[in-house]
Amino acid sequence: MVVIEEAPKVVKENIFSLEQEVERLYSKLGKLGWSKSACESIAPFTLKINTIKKEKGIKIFAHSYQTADIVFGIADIVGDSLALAKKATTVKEDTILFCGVDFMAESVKILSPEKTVIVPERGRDCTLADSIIADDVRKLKIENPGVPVICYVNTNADVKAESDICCTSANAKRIIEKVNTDTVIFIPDENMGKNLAKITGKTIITWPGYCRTHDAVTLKRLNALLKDKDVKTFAHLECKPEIIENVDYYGGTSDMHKYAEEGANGEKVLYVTEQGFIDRMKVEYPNVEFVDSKMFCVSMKRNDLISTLNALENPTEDNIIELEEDIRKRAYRAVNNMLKY
Ligand code: CIZ
Repeated sequence: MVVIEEAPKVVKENIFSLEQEVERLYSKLGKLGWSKSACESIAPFTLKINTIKKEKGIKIFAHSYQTADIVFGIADIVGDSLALAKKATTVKEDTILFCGVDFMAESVKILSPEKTVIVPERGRDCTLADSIIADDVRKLKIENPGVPVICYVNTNADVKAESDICCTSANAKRIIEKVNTDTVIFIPDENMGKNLAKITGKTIITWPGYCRTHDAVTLKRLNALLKDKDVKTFAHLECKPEIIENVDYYGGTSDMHKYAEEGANGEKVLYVTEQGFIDRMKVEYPNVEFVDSKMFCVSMKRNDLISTLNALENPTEDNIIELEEDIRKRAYRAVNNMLKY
């Protein structure tokens, strides 16, 4: 599978009335089984958010794992973490409200320090990001002198600051292949590190971190999701190696997006990743048949329309991403190195 980068989806909506807003929401969310009355119940909120964001000149960015009311109701830009961080450097607005998890919003701040970055809820309990601290990286470097540290983007800024280069699921393979050593340190996703060692043939020193949403998938659970044999399986690299070895395709969500965009070869497909991404694909590619993964990331799902509205109207200190300048500058080097690949 060729690793490609996702072009972030830029949403253009003009909103005039509550009735039109209900119709707009229903045209998207109806594809996910939402009723007209469910759309009526959220329309006052999406309308208010969309009005305030325009008045205040704020762009709303949403990761693809967010709920469909956020993705289709209020987001201006939707994508994976790489696409969103890159896009943030090009938008003219100086405030970005980021619906995702903290470390993704941090990546935006790292690359665009002049911008105010607001998050509706703090996502402080990601098993991946929480598995490693800056001291751990310093120890790894002492134990493995001269070995480059490649850091998955799902990490806090202080960990990025200790790393040589960041990567996302969209470019991890390409970066590991291009780094001119046979051995690399890959933190913190152990499953992804092991999978990439097999894919690239390089020696990868891993760290015992995992994404609880992807790591929870076992072969037994995968088989239970596959009700018939005509379903193609496409797993995220954060899944266990036993899953990657037993699916038709693997990669990041940008690879999955490309596959859906190209019609998924006319086949029914199970994306083994967070359900929010599958919901997004169902709306954007109604001609492709997607099987639900029923995999939910609680950290990602913490944001909702109410917390977004509150953060937009009256952001508190807790809603604003701040980074120590020394950490930001060192993390910038690692994130910027990634953008060169
Ligand atoms: O990098 C991202 O945005 C994540 C968490 C997953 C993916 O594959 O897009």
